[in-house]
Amino acid sequence: MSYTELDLEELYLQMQDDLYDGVKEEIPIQVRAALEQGQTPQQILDGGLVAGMDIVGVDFRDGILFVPEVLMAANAMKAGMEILRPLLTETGAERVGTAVIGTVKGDIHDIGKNLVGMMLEGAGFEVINLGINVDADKFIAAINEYKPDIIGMSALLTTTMPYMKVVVDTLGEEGLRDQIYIMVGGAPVTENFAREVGADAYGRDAAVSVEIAKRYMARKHKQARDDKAAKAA
Ligand code: B1M
Repeated sequence: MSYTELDLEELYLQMQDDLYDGVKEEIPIQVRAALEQGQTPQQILDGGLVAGMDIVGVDFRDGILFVPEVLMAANAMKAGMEILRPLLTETGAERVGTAVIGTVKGDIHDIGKNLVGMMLEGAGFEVINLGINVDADKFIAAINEYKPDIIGMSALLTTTMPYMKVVVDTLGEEGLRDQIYIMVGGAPVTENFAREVGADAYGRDAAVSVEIAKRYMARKHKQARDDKAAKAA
């Protein structure tokens, strides 16, 4: 099918339909077609991929779709994200900081977390993506190895989000809490929950998370400059 004949609205509807049906082969072609029509990666995510996945989520909740179908939809979404990846991660900017990200123990949802990772890279962060099902020890080992400025935890299940507190508490016990800015996110996570588990910030979505991370780094760099100036005086 030639997607050039479709207007944007039709193209996005087709993308959502094919994502719903898990037609992995078509999604990259549609994403390219949308790029050719001048759409930005963010517009394609919002109008096509994330919008399609939202519909999948509703029907999954209502027992209309089951795990195998949702997995196919997830794979189709990933195929589309692979086209957007170079655009989201390309950066001419100087390295602004380092972030370690992962989906917490017991949880295998990684699409949102990977999106946050790509967009952080695009904003000039070095991103170490620990993947899924990440326990506190793995976060600690990565902190010791990479000395990140930020750790970002993702959880999509109400049963796994409490594990974020385990990680925050373990960081405290290891004496690492104060050196690290902790950001949490994922569909069931809220601002209140972030506060309750002792995180520093809640990332509602990938774009907001990047803004939060950039603001934190600006404060951190300023503090370092002020400390240096105070020492020199
Ligand atoms: Co699952 N699943 N799933 N699932 N799944 C949900 C989360 C669910 C809400 C569906 C539903 O019932 N409506 C439900 C959770 C209910 C609950 O806990 N209250 C659910 C369930 C129940 C399950 C299983 C238990 C099903 C089963 O086996 N019976 C099982 C659990 C497996 C496990 O983890 N142990 C399961 C499995 C799966 C699949 C494997 C089939 C697949 C995941 C594939 C993959 O990720 N590779 C899957 C999917 C795809 C979904 C839905 C449909 C879509 C999630 C997604 O990718 N969204 C989801 C329904 C939904 O959320 N609407 C659902 C798109 C993505 C871009 O959004 O991840 O929210 P999101 O990320 C956003 C923000 O949240 C934020 O930024 C992102 C981009 O803007 N964000 C962060 C995310 N992480 C962040 C981290 C940050 C900052 C921001 O800091 C670093």
